[in-house]
Amino acid sequence: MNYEKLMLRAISHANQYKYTAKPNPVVGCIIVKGKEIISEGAHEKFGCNHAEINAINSAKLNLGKSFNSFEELTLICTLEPCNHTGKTGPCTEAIISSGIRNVVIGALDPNPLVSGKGIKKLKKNGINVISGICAELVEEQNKFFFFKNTYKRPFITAKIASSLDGKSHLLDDQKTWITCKESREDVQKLRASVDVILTGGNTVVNDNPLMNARVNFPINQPKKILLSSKTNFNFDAPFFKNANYEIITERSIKNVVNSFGSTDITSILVEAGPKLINSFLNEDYVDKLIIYESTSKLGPNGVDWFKGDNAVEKLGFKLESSYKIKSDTKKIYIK
Ligand code: AOF
Ligand code: ZN
Repeated sequence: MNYEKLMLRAISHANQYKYTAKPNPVVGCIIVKGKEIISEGAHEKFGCNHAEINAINSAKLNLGKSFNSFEELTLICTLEPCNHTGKTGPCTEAIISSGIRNVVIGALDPNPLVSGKGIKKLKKNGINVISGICAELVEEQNKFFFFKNTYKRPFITAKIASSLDGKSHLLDDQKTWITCKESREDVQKLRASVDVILTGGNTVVNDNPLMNARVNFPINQPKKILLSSKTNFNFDAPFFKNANYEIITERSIKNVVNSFGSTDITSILVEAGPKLINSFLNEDYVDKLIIYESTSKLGPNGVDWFKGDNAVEKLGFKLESSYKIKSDTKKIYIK
Protein backbone atom coordinates (compact mmCIF):
# COMPACT_ATOMS: atom_id res chain seq x y z
CA MET A 1 0.00 0.00 0.00
CA ASN A 2 1.26 3.47 -0.89
CA TYR A 3 0.72 5.66 2.15
CA GLU A 4 2.18 8.91 0.75
CA LYS A 5 -1.13 10.34 -0.39
CA LEU A 6 -2.75 9.73 2.98
CA MET A 7 0.28 11.14 4.80
CA LEU A 8 0.08 14.30 2.67
CA ARG A 9 -3.58 14.60 3.59
CA ALA A 10 -2.75 14.23 7.30
CA ILE A 11 0.01 16.84 6.97
CA SER A 12 -2.41 19.35 5.37
CA HIS A 13 -5.06 18.65 7.97
CA ALA A 14 -2.54 19.21 10.78
CA ASN A 15 -1.43 22.52 9.29
CA GLN A 16 -4.80 24.13 9.97
CA TYR A 17 -3.87 24.25 13.64
CA LYS A 18 -0.44 25.85 13.42
CA TYR A 19 -1.49 28.95 15.37
CA THR A 20 -3.32 27.10 18.14
CA ALA A 21 -1.16 23.98 18.66
CA LYS A 22 2.08 25.94 19.16
CA PRO A 23 4.46 25.61 20.93
CA ASN A 24 3.54 21.96 20.34
CA PRO A 25 4.07 20.53 16.87
CA VAL A 26 1.12 20.24 14.52
CA VAL A 27 0.18 16.59 14.07
CA GLY A 28 -2.40 14.88 11.88
CA CYS A 29 -3.74 11.33 12.01
CA ILE A 30 -5.91 9.24 9.68
CA ILE A 31 -7.36 5.81 10.37
CA VAL A 32 -8.13 3.64 7.36
CA LYS A 33 -9.63 0.26 6.55
CA GLY A 34 -7.86 -0.69 3.35
CA LYS A 35 -8.35 2.38 1.16
CA GLU A 36 -11.39 3.65 3.01
CA ILE A 37 -10.93 6.51 5.45
CA ILE A 38 -12.64 5.71 8.74
CA SER A 39 -11.66 8.81 10.72
CA GLU A 40 -9.30 11.77 10.95
CA GLY A 41 -7.92 13.81 13.79
CA ALA A 42 -5.42 16.54 14.54
CA HIS A 43 -3.73 18.12 17.53
CA GLU A 44 -5.95 21.18 17.48
CA LYS A 45 -4.95 23.10 20.55
CA PHE A 46 -2.01 23.31 22.93
CA GLY A 47 -2.72 21.26 26.05
CA CYS A 48 -5.60 19.36 24.40
CA ASN A 49 -5.97 15.91 22.83
CA HIS A 50 -3.25 14.61 20.58
CA ALA A 51 -4.11 13.79 16.97
CA GLU A 52 -4.18 10.02 17.50
CA ILE A 53 -6.66 10.32 20.38
CA ASN A 54 -9.03 12.46 18.31
CA ALA A 55 -8.82 10.02 15.40
CA ILE A 56 -9.34 6.95 17.63
CA ASN A 57 -12.29 8.59 19.43
CA SER A 58 -13.96 9.43 16.17
CA ALA A 59 -13.31 5.91 14.79
CA LYS A 60 -15.03 4.49 17.88
CA LEU A 61 -18.22 6.20 16.74
CA ASN A 62 -18.08 4.14 13.53
CA LEU A 63 -17.35 0.82 15.22
CA GLY A 64 -19.93 -1.73 14.12
CA LYS A 65 -20.94 0.51 11.21
CA SER A 66 -17.98 0.83 8.83
CA PHE A 67 -15.80 -1.80 10.54
CA ASN A 68 -16.10 -4.47 13.23
CA SER A 69 -12.76 -4.46 14.99
CA PHE A 70 -9.82 -2.08 15.28
CA GLU A 71 -7.61 -4.98 14.19
CA GLU A 72 -8.83 -4.35 10.64
CA LEU A 73 -7.50 -0.78 10.74
CA THR A 74 -4.25 1.05 10.01
CA LEU A 75 -3.37 4.27 11.81
CA ILE A 76 -1.35 6.84 9.87
CA CYS A 77 0.16 9.73 11.82
CA THR A 78 2.52 12.49 10.80
CA LEU A 79 4.64 12.31 13.99
CA GLU A 80 5.76 9.36 16.06
CA PRO A 81 3.10 8.69 18.73
CA CYS A 82 4.19 9.88 22.15
CA ASN A 83 4.97 7.44 24.93
CA HIS A 84 4.98 9.86 27.84
CA THR A 85 2.49 11.64 30.03
CA GLY A 86 2.69 15.38 29.45
CA LYS A 87 -0.43 17.49 29.48
CA THR A 88 -2.15 14.42 28.02
CA GLY A 89 -1.56 10.67 28.30
CA PRO A 90 0.62 8.49 26.06
CA CYS A 91 -0.79 7.95 22.56
CA THR A 92 1.02 4.60 22.35
CA GLU A 93 -1.17 3.21 25.15
CA ALA A 94 -4.34 4.41 23.42
CA ILE A 95 -3.24 2.80 20.13
CA ILE A 96 -2.30 -0.47 21.81
CA SER A 97 -5.53 -0.72 23.81
CA SER A 98 -7.62 0.09 20.72
CA GLY A 99 -6.38 -3.11 19.08
CA ILE A 100 -4.90 -1.44 15.99
CA ARG A 101 -2.21 -3.69 14.47
CA ASN A 102 -0.62 -1.42 11.87
CA VAL A 103 0.87 2.05 12.29
CA VAL A 104 2.44 4.27 9.63
CA ILE A 105 4.53 7.23 10.82
CA GLY A 106 5.87 10.34 9.10
CA ALA A 107 8.77 11.69 11.18
CA LEU A 108 10.31 10.55 14.45
CA ASP A 109 9.55 12.87 17.36
CA PRO A 110 12.81 14.73 18.21
CA ASN A 111 11.54 15.44 21.73
CA PRO A 112 13.98 13.48 23.96
CA LEU A 113 10.99 12.41 26.09
CA VAL A 114 9.61 10.56 23.08
CA SER A 115 12.23 10.05 20.38
CA GLY A 116 12.27 6.43 19.31
CA LYS A 117 10.53 5.31 22.48
CA GLY A 118 7.08 5.57 20.91
CA ILE A 119 7.97 3.25 18.05
CA LYS A 120 9.77 0.87 20.39
CA LYS A 121 6.71 0.58 22.61
CA LEU A 122 4.40 -0.10 19.65
CA LYS A 123 6.71 -2.78 18.24
CA LYS A 124 7.12 -4.40 21.64
CA ASN A 125 3.38 -4.82 21.67
CA GLY A 126 3.37 -6.62 18.34
CA ILE A 127 2.28 -3.69 16.21
CA ASN A 128 3.71 -3.42 12.67
CA VAL A 129 5.32 -0.02 12.24
CA ILE A 130 6.45 1.73 9.06
CA SER A 131 8.15 5.13 9.48
CA GLY A 132 9.78 7.88 7.44
CA ILE A 133 6.89 8.56 5.04
CA CYS A 134 7.14 12.24 3.92
CA ALA A 135 9.37 12.86 6.96
CA GLU A 136 11.00 16.00 5.45
CA LEU A 137 7.61 17.65 4.98
CA VAL A 138 6.66 16.95 8.59
CA GLU A 139 10.00 18.39 9.72
CA GLU A 140 9.50 21.44 7.52
CA GLN A 141 6.00 22.14 8.81
CA ASN A 142 7.29 21.86 12.38
CA LYS A 143 10.51 23.74 11.72
CA PHE A 144 10.66 25.53 15.08
CA PHE A 145 9.92 22.34 17.04
CA PHE A 146 12.65 20.36 15.26
CA PHE A 147 15.13 23.25 15.51
CA LYS A 148 14.56 23.60 19.25
CA ASN A 149 15.03 19.90 19.89
CA THR A 150 18.14 19.79 17.71
CA TYR A 151 19.93 22.92 18.97
CA LYS A 152 18.41 23.03 22.49
CA ARG A 153 17.37 26.64 22.02
CA PRO A 154 14.46 28.36 20.23
CA PHE A 155 14.61 29.54 16.61
CA ILE A 156 15.13 33.30 16.74
CA THR A 157 13.74 35.79 14.26
CA ALA A 158 14.63 39.47 14.53
CA LYS A 159 12.27 41.95 12.92
CA ILE A 160 13.03 45.59 12.23
CA ALA A 161 11.34 48.48 10.42
CA SER A 162 13.85 50.60 8.54
CA SER A 163 13.75 53.83 6.55
CA LEU A 164 15.30 53.78 3.09
CA ASP A 165 18.46 55.30 4.57
CA GLY A 166 18.75 52.50 7.17
CA LYS A 167 17.41 54.37 10.19
CA SER A 168 15.35 53.11 13.08
CA HIS A 169 13.87 56.28 14.59
CA LEU A 170 14.56 59.97 15.11
CA LEU A 171 17.19 61.05 17.64
CA ASP A 172 14.68 62.74 19.94
CA ASP A 173 13.42 59.24 20.84
CA GLN A 174 9.79 59.88 19.88
CA LYS A 175 7.86 56.99 18.43
CA THR A 176 8.43 57.15 14.68
CA TRP A 177 6.12 55.31 12.28
CA ILE A 178 8.30 54.12 9.44
CA THR A 179 6.36 51.47 7.58
CA CYS A 180 2.87 51.41 6.11
CA LYS A 181 -0.29 50.00 7.71
CA GLU A 182 -0.13 46.85 5.55
CA SER A 183 3.41 46.05 6.77
CA ARG A 184 2.30 46.50 10.34
CA GLU A 185 -0.56 44.08 9.72
CA ASP A 186 1.93 41.59 8.32
CA VAL A 187 3.88 41.90 11.58
CA GLN A 188 0.76 40.89 13.50
CA LYS A 189 0.74 37.58 11.62
CA LEU A 190 4.44 37.14 12.27
CA ARG A 191 3.79 37.66 15.98
CA ALA A 192 0.93 35.15 15.86
CA SER A 193 3.29 32.48 14.51
CA VAL A 194 5.81 32.56 17.38
CA ASP A 195 5.82 31.42 21.01
CA VAL A 196 7.56 34.47 22.48
CA ILE A 197 7.92 38.14 21.58
CA LEU A 198 11.04 39.53 23.18
CA THR A 199 11.69 43.24 23.56
CA GLY A 200 13.77 45.73 25.53
CA GLY A 201 13.06 48.44 28.07
CA ASN A 202 13.65 51.34 25.66
CA THR A 203 11.09 50.01 23.20
CA VAL A 204 8.48 49.54 25.92
CA VAL A 205 9.07 53.05 27.27
CA ASN A 206 9.44 54.92 23.97
CA ASP A 207 6.98 53.07 21.73
CA ASN A 208 4.42 52.15 24.38
CA PRO A 209 3.54 48.93 22.50
CA LEU A 210 0.96 46.28 23.33
CA MET A 211 3.25 43.64 21.79
CA ASN A 212 0.52 41.08 21.36
CA ALA A 213 -0.66 39.52 18.09
CA ARG A 214 -3.77 41.28 16.83
CA VAL A 215 -5.20 38.93 14.22
CA ASN A 216 -8.75 37.90 13.39
CA PHE A 217 -8.30 34.15 13.80
CA PRO A 218 -7.81 31.98 16.91
CA ILE A 219 -4.24 31.72 18.19
CA ASN A 220 -2.31 30.74 21.25
CA GLN A 221 -1.01 34.25 22.12
CA PRO A 222 2.78 34.52 22.35
CA LYS A 223 4.27 35.19 25.74
CA LYS A 224 5.91 38.63 26.10
CA ILE A 225 9.42 38.88 27.48
CA LEU A 226 10.96 42.15 28.49
CA LEU A 227 14.71 42.03 28.72
CA SER A 228 15.79 44.86 30.99
CA SER A 229 18.08 45.43 33.90
CA LYS A 230 15.63 47.97 35.26
CA THR A 231 12.31 46.88 36.73
CA ASN A 232 10.63 50.19 37.63
CA PHE A 233 8.30 50.56 34.68
CA ASN A 234 4.97 52.30 34.48
CA PHE A 235 2.89 49.18 34.98
CA ASP A 236 -0.22 50.99 33.73
CA ALA A 237 1.31 50.97 30.23
CA PRO A 238 -0.42 48.75 27.62
CA PHE A 239 2.47 46.24 27.57
CA PHE A 240 1.69 45.22 31.15
CA LYS A 241 -2.10 45.14 30.74
CA ASN A 242 -2.35 41.36 30.76
CA ALA A 243 -0.33 39.00 32.89
CA ASN A 244 1.21 37.31 29.89
CA TYR A 245 4.62 38.94 30.37
CA GLU A 246 7.86 38.31 32.18
CA ILE A 247 10.72 40.69 32.94
CA ILE A 248 14.16 39.09 32.66
CA THR A 249 16.98 41.08 34.24
CA GLU A 250 19.79 38.71 33.20
CA ARG A 251 22.28 40.65 31.05
CA SER A 252 23.88 37.80 29.14
CA ILE A 253 21.95 37.10 25.96
CA LYS A 254 23.57 33.70 25.75
CA ASN A 255 22.23 32.78 29.18
CA VAL A 256 18.78 34.10 28.34
CA VAL A 257 18.59 32.19 25.05
CA ASN A 258 19.91 28.98 26.54
CA SER A 259 17.53 29.20 29.49
CA PHE A 260 14.71 28.44 27.05
CA GLY A 261 16.32 25.07 26.33
CA SER A 262 14.48 23.52 29.26
CA THR A 263 11.09 25.09 28.40
CA ASP A 264 8.58 24.26 25.69
CA ILE A 265 9.29 27.56 23.88
CA THR A 266 10.44 26.80 20.31
CA SER A 267 10.48 30.26 18.67
CA ILE A 268 11.22 33.85 19.62
CA LEU A 269 10.57 37.05 17.73
CA VAL A 270 12.88 39.87 18.80
CA GLU A 271 11.26 43.27 18.31
CA ALA A 272 13.48 45.91 19.80
CA GLY A 273 15.65 48.93 19.14
CA PRO A 274 19.12 48.97 17.49
CA LYS A 275 21.01 48.23 20.72
CA LEU A 276 19.26 44.98 21.61
CA ILE A 277 18.87 43.86 17.99
CA ASN A 278 22.61 44.35 17.40
CA SER A 279 23.45 42.46 20.59
CA PHE A 280 21.46 39.47 19.36
CA LEU A 281 23.07 39.74 15.90
CA ASN A 282 26.60 40.10 17.20
CA GLU A 283 26.25 37.13 19.52
CA ASP A 284 25.03 35.07 16.56
CA TYR A 285 21.60 34.44 18.04
CA VAL A 286 19.54 35.52 15.03
CA ASP A 287 18.49 32.74 12.64
CA LYS A 288 16.29 34.92 10.46
CA LEU A 289 16.28 38.68 10.00
CA ILE A 290 13.23 40.41 8.58
CA ILE A 291 13.50 44.01 7.44
CA TYR A 292 10.42 46.03 6.54
CA GLU A 293 11.90 48.88 4.52
CA SER A 294 9.98 52.03 3.65
CA THR A 295 10.61 54.33 0.68
CA SER A 296 11.10 57.46 2.82
CA LYS A 297 14.29 58.65 4.51
CA LEU A 298 14.75 59.89 8.07
CA GLY A 299 17.90 61.84 7.26
CA PRO A 300 20.73 62.96 9.57
CA ASN A 301 18.47 63.10 12.65
CA GLY A 302 17.76 59.40 12.33
CA VAL A 303 19.47 56.66 14.34
CA ASP A 304 21.18 53.96 12.24
CA TRP A 305 20.15 50.34 12.61
CA PHE A 306 23.64 49.12 11.73
CA LYS A 307 27.18 50.48 11.62
CA GLY A 308 28.88 50.62 8.22
CA ASP A 309 27.89 49.33 4.81
CA ASN A 310 26.57 45.81 4.16
CA ALA A 311 26.48 45.09 7.89
CA VAL A 312 23.86 42.35 7.47
CA GLU A 313 25.84 40.56 4.75
CA LYS A 314 29.04 40.89 6.79
CA LEU A 315 27.29 39.02 9.59
CA GLY A 316 26.81 36.12 7.19
CA PHE A 317 23.19 36.67 6.15
CA LYS A 318 21.92 35.98 2.65
CA LEU A 319 18.81 37.52 1.16
CA GLU A 320 16.27 34.69 0.97
CA SER A 321 13.37 36.70 -0.43
CA SER A 322 12.28 40.24 -1.05
CA TYR A 323 8.85 41.49 -2.01
CA LYS A 324 6.66 44.58 -1.92
CA ILE A 325 4.02 45.16 0.72
CA LYS A 326 2.24 48.17 -0.74
CA SER A 327 4.92 50.91 -0.68
CA ASP A 328 7.33 48.99 1.60
CA THR A 329 9.71 46.15 0.81
CA LYS A 330 9.89 43.11 3.06
CA LYS A 331 13.34 41.55 2.98
CA ILE A 332 14.00 38.20 4.61
CA TYR A 333 17.57 37.20 5.41
CA ILE A 334 18.77 33.82 6.60
CA LYS A 335 22.19 32.42 7.45
C1 AOF B 1 1.65 12.84 19.63
N1 AOF B 1 0.57 13.33 19.00
O1 AOF B 1 -0.70 15.02 18.32
C2 AOF B 1 1.32 15.55 19.36
C3 AOF B 1 2.50 15.03 19.96
O2 AOF B 1 2.14 18.15 26.77
P1 AOF B 1 1.56 17.17 25.79
O3 AOF B 1 0.94 15.98 26.46
O4 AOF B 1 0.60 17.82 24.82
O5 AOF B 1 2.79 16.56 24.94
C4 AOF B 1 3.48 17.40 24.06
C5 AOF B 1 4.57 16.60 23.36
O6 AOF B 1 4.01 15.48 22.67
C6 AOF B 1 5.27 17.43 22.29
O7 AOF B 1 6.40 18.09 22.81
C7 AOF B 1 5.66 16.37 21.28
O8 AOF B 1 6.83 15.69 21.67
C8 AOF B 1 4.49 15.41 21.35
N2 AOF B 1 3.46 15.84 20.42
N3 AOF B 1 2.64 13.68 20.03
O9 AOF B 1 1.74 11.63 19.84
C9 AOF B 1 0.34 14.63 18.85
N4 AOF B 1 1.12 16.88 19.26
ZN1 ZN C 1 0.60 11.76 21.98
